[in-house]
Amino acid sequence: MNMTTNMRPVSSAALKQAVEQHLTYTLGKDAGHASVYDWRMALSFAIRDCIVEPWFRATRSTYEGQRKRVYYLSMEFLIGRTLEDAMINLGLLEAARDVANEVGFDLREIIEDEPDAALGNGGLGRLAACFLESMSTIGCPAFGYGIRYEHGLFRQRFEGGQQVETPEDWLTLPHPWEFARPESAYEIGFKGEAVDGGWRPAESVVASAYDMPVIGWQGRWANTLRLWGAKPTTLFDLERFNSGDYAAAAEPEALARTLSRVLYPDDTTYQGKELRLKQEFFLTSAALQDILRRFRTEYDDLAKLPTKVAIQMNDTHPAIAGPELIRLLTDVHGMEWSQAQEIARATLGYTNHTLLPEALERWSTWLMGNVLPRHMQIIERIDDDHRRATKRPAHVGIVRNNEVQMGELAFIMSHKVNGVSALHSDLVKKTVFHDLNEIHPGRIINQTNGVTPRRWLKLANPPLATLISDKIGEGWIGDLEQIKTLEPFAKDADFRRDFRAAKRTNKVALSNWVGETMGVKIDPDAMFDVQIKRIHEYKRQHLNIFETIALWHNMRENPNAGWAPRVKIFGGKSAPGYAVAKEIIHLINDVASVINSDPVTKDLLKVVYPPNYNVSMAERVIPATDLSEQISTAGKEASGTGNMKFTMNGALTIGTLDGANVEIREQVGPENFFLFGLTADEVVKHRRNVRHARDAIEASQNMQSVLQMIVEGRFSPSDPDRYHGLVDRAWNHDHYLVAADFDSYYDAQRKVDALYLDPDAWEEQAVLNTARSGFFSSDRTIRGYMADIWETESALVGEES
Ligand code: 26R
Repeated sequence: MNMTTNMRPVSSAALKQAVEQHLTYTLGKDAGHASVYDWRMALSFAIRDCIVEPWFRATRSTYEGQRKRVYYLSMEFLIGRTLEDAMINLGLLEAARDVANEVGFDLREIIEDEPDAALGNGGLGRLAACFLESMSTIGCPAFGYGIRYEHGLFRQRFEGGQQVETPEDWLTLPHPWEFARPESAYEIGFKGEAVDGGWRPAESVVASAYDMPVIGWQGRWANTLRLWGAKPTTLFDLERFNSGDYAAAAEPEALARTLSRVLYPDDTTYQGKELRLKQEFFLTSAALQDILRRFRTEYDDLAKLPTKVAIQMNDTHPAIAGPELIRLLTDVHGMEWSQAQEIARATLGYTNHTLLPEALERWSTWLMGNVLPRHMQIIERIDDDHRRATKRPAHVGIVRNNEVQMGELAFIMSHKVNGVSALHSDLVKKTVFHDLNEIHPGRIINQTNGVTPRRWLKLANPPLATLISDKIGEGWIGDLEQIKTLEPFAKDADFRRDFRAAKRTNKVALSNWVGETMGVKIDPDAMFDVQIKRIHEYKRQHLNIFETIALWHNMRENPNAGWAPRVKIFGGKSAPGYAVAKEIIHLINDVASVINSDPVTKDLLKVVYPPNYNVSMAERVIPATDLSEQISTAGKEASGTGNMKFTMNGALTIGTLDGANVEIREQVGPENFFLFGLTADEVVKHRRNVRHARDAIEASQNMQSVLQMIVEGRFSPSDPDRYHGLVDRAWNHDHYLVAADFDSYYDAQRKVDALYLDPDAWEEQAVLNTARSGFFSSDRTIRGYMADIWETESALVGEES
C-alpha cells in the first residue's frame, strides 16, 4: 500500500525499512527477539520521524512570517495515547498495519501497548488536549505549556467494590514522543523577601523543557507541547556524599523533583496546599520566561508583546501569570508599572470552567506572601489600581477576607474572560462575576467547547468513520460541518441498517472486552446505557444507580412487561479524599453484584463498572454506546465534552438542560433528545423549600422503594448498615436535587425503552445525532478563540490543501 502524507509518499515497504532500522540501531534489538514493546518503540520512532519535517516547517514559517503565537497554559493535558493519533493524522495507519502483519504482530496489540499520558483529571485536561490537536489542524501557531508529571492521575482498582488508588507510572519506560531540551531551562524562585522593586528568593529550582510534537490532520502543521520537569539548582552535595551521608547528599535533587512529581487528583475542592501553589507558579514562571526569551530574539520592543503573543489561562490554575508577567516586565526588563499592567492585560485571556464555589481557587494572603512575597505586593497594587480606576463597590476585589481570590485576579488581568457553553457563560455573568461584568461590560464572552473529530470519531470508531466517508467523502474529518450532508440518509433504510451494523460491531467488541476483563457476560443486542466521567455528587451517578434499582425492582415484579434489555455501564474515578463520591462507587458495585446474579432479570438487566476509566477506555466505550447519560443538576456542569463525543458517535442523550446539553439539544432537535428535570432557574427556586427532598420522596413510590431497599441492606447483606448515611443524605441533605428530578428521569427512561424497541425509529434519531454534530468540533471552538480572544490567523489559509 502506498500512503501519501502531506510531505512525501510513504509506502509500506519504506515504513517497514524505517521501523527495522530503529529496531536495530535505536533499540539495539534483533527482530527475532523483539517483543511487542520493542516493535511499539520502533514504530513510534519511525512515525515520529515523519512528524519532524512538518514540525520544523511550521516553526520556520511562524518565525519567517513573524506570526502571532498562542500560548496555552494549563496544569492539565489529558492526552491519552499518541501513536495511533499520529498515524491517523499522517495517513500512515494502513501502512503501519501492513508492517505489523509482516513482522507477525497485530497493530492493535502494538497500539494498546502504549500507556496513556494521563496528565489531567477530567474535562479541563481533555479539552486542552483536543485544543492542541485542533490548533495544529487549523495551522494556528501555538505552544501548550504544562508540567511533566512523573505520575499522572492515579490508577483505580476496586477491592470489595471500593476504590483503591495506586500510583500511575507512565514514565518508568522510555517515552518515545518527547524530546528533552536541557538547554531550555529557567530558574524558578520561591520565598525569601521582596526588596524595593525586586525579589530575593530563598529557594529555587530549575524548570527544564521536554517537547512533544502535536501533529494536525493530514500533517499540514505541527505545534509543540512543552512540559516542564523540575531539577535541582545544585546537583548534589559532594561533601556530604564523600562523608558517607548519601541520603542527605541527594536531598536537593529529591526536594526539587517533588515539584513535578504528581498531578493533584482533587478536582472537587480547592485546598490551600503550598505544593500546589508552587506547582502553579513553577509552570507559569517557566512558560513566561520562555515566551519573553523567544519574543526578544525576534523583536526588540516589549511594548509590542500583545501584537505577537496571546496567552490563555486554562482556569485560574495559572492565574499567577498576571503578576508574574508584570514582575518580569518591570523588575527584570525595566518597564514602567502602568504600561506593564496594560501590556499584560492585552496579552492574557482567562477561561472559566466551573462555578462550584468549593472549586474556586483562593490562597491565604499569608501563604501567598510567604511563597511569593514580591507577587503578593504586585497583587495588592493591581487591586488598589483597580479599586481607584473603577470606584467598584466595597465587596468586590482580589484580596478579600485575607485571601487572594484567583478568579478575580484572572478576570482583572485579562482582556477577555470566557465561559465554555452558552448557559455557563450566562451564569458566569450573573453569578461569580456579576459585579465585575457590570464594571467591564463585554469582557465576558462565550466559547462553547468542542472535541476533535479525528480522535473521537475517526480513530475511536473506524466502522462508522468508514461508513460516513463512503457516503459523503472524507471532507468531514477536517471540516465537521460537512457531516450534515449525512442528514438525508436518516430516511434511507439501507443506510440505517449499515449505521446499526457499525454500532453493533462496536458493541460486540465492547462485550468481548467486558467478558474478558471482568468476567461479566453482556448481550450486544441490549441497549448500552453509559455514564462515564469523574464521580461527583453534582454529576449525579447516584440518580442513575437509584433509577437502575427502581428498574430492576419493577422488572422483577413484572418480568414480561416488554422491557427493553439494558446494560448499564459506569466509568470514572473519585478524588481520593471525596468520601461521598467513594460511597457512590461502592453502591454501584454492590448493586451490580446483586443484579448481575439475579436469575429473574438475567436477560433484561446488567450493571458493569470497569475500573480505571481513562481516555483509552473512553475510545472503546463511546462508539459502542446507545444512550449517553448527561444528568447533572442544571446549572452545575459548565459544559461537558463527553456529551459531544457521544452525539458524534450516534448515541442518543438523556439529559438535563445543563451546560452544552442545551446546545446539543438545539442542534440535533428536541425530538431527538430525551430531556428531563428542573431547569437551572427552577433548581435555585426549588432549593428554597427546605423540604424539597422529603416532599419529592413522599410523592414517589419508586423513590421510596429504592431508598427502602438500600437502607434494608439488600445490596450489602453482609453489612446492612453500610448505606445509612447515604440514605439519610438523600432524605435530608439532597443538595443536588436527586429526589426532585427522580420521577421525571424515570419517566424519560421509559420513553427511551419504547424507542429502543422500535429499532427503525431509534436508528433514524441516532443518524440525525451524528449528522447534526458538526458544531461540536473543537476546530470551530478554536476558530472562535482565534477571532474573538487571540486575534490570530491560520498560517495555512491560502495554502493548498
Ligand atoms: C483548583 C482545583 C481544586 C481544581 C478544581 C477543578 C482542579 C481542577 C478542576 C477541574 C474543573 C475546572 C474541570 O475539569 N471543569 C470541567 O471543564 C470542562 C471543560 O471546559 C467542562 O466541560 C466541564 O463541564 C467542567 O466540569
